[in-house]
Amino acid sequence: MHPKPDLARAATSAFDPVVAQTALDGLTAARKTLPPHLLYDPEGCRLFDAITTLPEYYVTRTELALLRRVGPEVAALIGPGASVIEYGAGSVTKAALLLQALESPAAYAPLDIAEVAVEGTVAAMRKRFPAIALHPIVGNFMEPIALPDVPQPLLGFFPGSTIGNLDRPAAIAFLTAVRQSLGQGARFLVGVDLPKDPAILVPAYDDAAGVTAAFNMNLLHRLNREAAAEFDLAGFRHEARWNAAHSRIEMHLCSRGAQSVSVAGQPIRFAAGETIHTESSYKHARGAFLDMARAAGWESEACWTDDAQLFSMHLLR
Ligand code: AVJ
Repeated sequence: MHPKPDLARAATSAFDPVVAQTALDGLTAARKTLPPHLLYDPEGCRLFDAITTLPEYYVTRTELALLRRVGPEVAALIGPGASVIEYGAGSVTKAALLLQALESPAAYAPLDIAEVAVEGTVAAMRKRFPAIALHPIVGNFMEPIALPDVPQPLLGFFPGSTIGNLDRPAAIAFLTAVRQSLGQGARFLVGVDLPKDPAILVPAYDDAAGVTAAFNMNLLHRLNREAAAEFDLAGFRHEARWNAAHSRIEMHLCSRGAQSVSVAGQPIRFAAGETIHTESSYKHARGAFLDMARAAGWESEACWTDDAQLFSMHLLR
């Protein structure tokens, strides 16, 4: 249905037909939306790294402190000789903290859709943990995946509240796929951000220095390059909203006025104030998270939070 990409343009820019089609699908829907994975091009990854050290973004430092605190308890529950399978390979620091806490871990297998990410993680770990067997896995963690033959017990690891990007059906599907691939007797350690005062939440996703705004707006830069789009960035602004009914922060790109923007040769019309919903970040209370985990066949083994109850670590079995 969509026009063919302009090949002359494709040759001189980083046109990517998959990105273009994904963008058109989202921008021609009744409510304009783009999948959050599009935020993470190289510049988006750099900006996300900058977000993790912002004063308003409590998520990363709170989870790191919590992991340091509960590491020995996790280690005692798991026992010696475990193999850690990390879903997504974006956090060498957190995985290193976990491996350090465990008693003589046998193997570490980071799973990511991006080969560069798993290779980078494995290279960093090889230096720090020469005695641990390393198994990079390239694959989509939303699908049941064949794991390498590593020693038991198995411990899945999913930090960062990445699960917050998934709505309830997708989160249950993910938790089910992980349970299938890890098998009976495995555990799953999941970092989950908690609901809290919007006065804390909103600035965490709309910081004073404008880094999160740049992270969100970078998506339009990316579409200009990769989807042959013609977004004028001055025509949009970043917005973070707390959606209490769905217990989620939403990031939007808000059109400052009525305008039409060409995307891969197709005009996309915006009303003044109309938005593109670019990311949801669900905040799950303990009970709400465990309800999804149980629907996926898991049971709760332990749950820890920091003293201010900002963030939680769930150990499932
Ligand atoms: C990587 C999905 C956990 O939701 O907090 C941070 C992404 N977006 N600031 C989050 C994000 C804007 C982050 N996750």
